[in-house]
Parts: sequence; structure tokens; C-alpha cells
Amino acid sequence: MQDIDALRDELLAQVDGATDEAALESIRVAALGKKGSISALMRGLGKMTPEERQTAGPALNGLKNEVDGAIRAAKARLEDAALDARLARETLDMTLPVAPEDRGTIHPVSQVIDEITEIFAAMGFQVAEGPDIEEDFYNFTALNIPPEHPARQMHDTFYLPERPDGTRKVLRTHTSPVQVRTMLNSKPPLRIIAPGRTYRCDSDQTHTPMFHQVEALVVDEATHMGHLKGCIEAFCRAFFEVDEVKMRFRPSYFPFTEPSAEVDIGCSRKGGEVRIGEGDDWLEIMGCGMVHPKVLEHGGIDPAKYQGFALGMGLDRIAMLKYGAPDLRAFFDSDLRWLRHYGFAALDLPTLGQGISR
Ligand code: 2U9
Repeated sequence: MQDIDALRDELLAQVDGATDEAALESIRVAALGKKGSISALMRGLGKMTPEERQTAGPALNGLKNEVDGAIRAAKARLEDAALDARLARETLDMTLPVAPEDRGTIHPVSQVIDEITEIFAAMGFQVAEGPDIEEDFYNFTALNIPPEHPARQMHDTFYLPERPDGTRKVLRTHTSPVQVRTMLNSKPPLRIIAPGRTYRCDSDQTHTPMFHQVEALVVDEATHMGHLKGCIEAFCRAFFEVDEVKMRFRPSYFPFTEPSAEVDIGCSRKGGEVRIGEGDDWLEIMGCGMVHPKVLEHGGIDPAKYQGFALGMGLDRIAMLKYGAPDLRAFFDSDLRWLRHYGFAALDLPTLGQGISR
């Protein structure tokens, strides 16, 4: 019993003094392992008389449990202390400002979307959104582009794998499906713009497989081409920040509008720099037209009662033009140095009152 008391004091003192888990493990092996001191005493029980065993057995078991418990408790204490130290070390002050060297800016395409939104909002338009991965029906069929229509080839579509029923989703080739969804979900009069990402399998100096568009749609009872013309003129003046713009409408063809036109605005190209609102040159900026009666029907709107106009514009080229960025592909490089040069301050939202750009 003397031995047991001394061994207990010694082992508990060792456990108390251990400063890491490795030290505790050594103590455990030296006491409770196969060749450990407590295990050796346990083996000695066999050689004792039954009377001796009756007192030594429970005493040894008690020692074993006490030392084992002390080691476990010490281990838990060390783990808690390690976690506390780590939590203290890894504390984050969420109120600190973002490190300036990592600060991004508003991309010119986002800036142009904000500007266009502001201009159209002032004319009573709402912004509508829809999915990038679209049903074939909303992207094509509802827009008067049935299966086998040659316009499907012109769209260089990215198709998703065919489903068991033979249909496949597409990456939207224009934002027009957003307007189809809006027509089906709400009642005229409608005034919406749909800005966003669009996709076509095309990649060269002037095309990227993902690009940006904005489209506008107006549907009302007596909407006509005069409204379309007035709307485009007001947009161009506000967007290019000029008092007067020369415009010309060239006849064109889109399956979803009839009649259709492409819009050029007057510009000069002196010294390679395009200036809007002066000179005798022309710059194509958008396509437009009166919504085809079949498209209104697909959108659940009675073409005998309602007419509509629509327009569509590529945003990447317009952003390059307005902000003098020479290389389209740099738009999609995520290069912070480029962004710092061409980007906009995050809190400088474009407003008609304070100037649409900067
Ligand atoms: C509905 C009805 C009609 C959208 C339109 C255009 C003309 C057009 C091009 C401009 C440059 C696409 O990015 S681009 O290549 N778009 O010329 N888009 S009318 O007409 C619609 C849309 C939706 C329901």
C-alpha cells in the first residue's frame, strides 16, 4: 500500500507538470502501457495470497482509474488552452477597412449598365432579370425562331446535354427570353429593360463567348415607331452626354420584330478617336423594331389590342467606345491593374442630376 501511495503521488505530480500532449502520452505509456508501472503491479496480484489480493486489487484498480482520469482531464485542459490561444491569435476585426492594395473598382461594363438603368428608369422603365441557362422555348421558339429556322445557326448557341424528352436547355444567346417571361408573368402596359450576360460560341479579336447586352421592351395599346424613335434619341443624348444626336434608321431583319431597323448615330473619327454628336461619319449602336405579332402572342398578349417596340444593344463595344478601352479581351482578364485604370469608384453611382459618367 505504501508503494501504491508513493506511485500515485509521483504520477499525479508528473501529470500536473506536463505542458503538452506528447508529455502526457509518455506518462500514460510509462504507467498504464503494457510495460508500465501500474500494469507491473497488476501482474503481481497473481502471486499474492487471496487476503492480500482483496485489499491490493481494489487499491490498484483505484490507482489505475485515478491516473487515467487525471491524464484525460489534463489532456482536455491542454486542448482547451490551445483552442483559446488559437482563437486569440486568429481574431479578425471586421470593422477594419479593406486592405487598399486589394481594392477593386466597378468594371466599365457594370458602370455602363448602371448608367443605362438610370437613363431608362427616368423614362419609367423597370429592370427585369432572368436565368442565364434558358429553355429553348424562351430563347428561340417564343421569339419567332422555331426549330430549323436559319437564325438558330446564326446564334452560335451553346447547348446543354439533351434530356430524355429530347429537349435541351441553352445558354441564352440574347436577353430577349427575359422579356418573354415578363410578358407571360405580367399584364401590359410594359416598360422594361433587361441587361445581362449572353453567350455565343464565337471567339476572336472582337467577339468573346460571353458578352453583355441590354434590351428594352415597351408594350401598350397605341405604341408606334414614333415612340421607338423618341426613346432612342432621348437615350443617346443622355448616354453620350450631348445636346443633339444625328440618327439614321437602316431597314434590317430580326425574326422577333417587324419592321426592324439598325440605328446609326452621327460621329467623327478624327485622329482615330470616335466623337459622338459631331462630324459626318456613322456609328452603328443598336438594333430595334416593332415587336412581331407572333411574339406578342407567345407572350400571352393580344396583338389586335397591343403593340410594342423593342431594342437591343451590345454593351461591351459601347463601354469600350465610351471609356476608350482599346482591347475587348482585357475586359474579361480580371487584371486588377487594368481595373484600377479603367474602373469606377464603387460609391459614385451614375445619376442624371450629377452627371451620368464620373
Ligand atoms: C421581345 C421582342 C423583341 C430585341 C431586339 C435587337 C433588335 C438587336 C442586337 C444588338 C446588338 C443584339 O448584342 S447584339 O448583337 N439586338 O438588334 N434586339 S430588337 O427584340 C425583342 C426582344 C424581346 C419579347
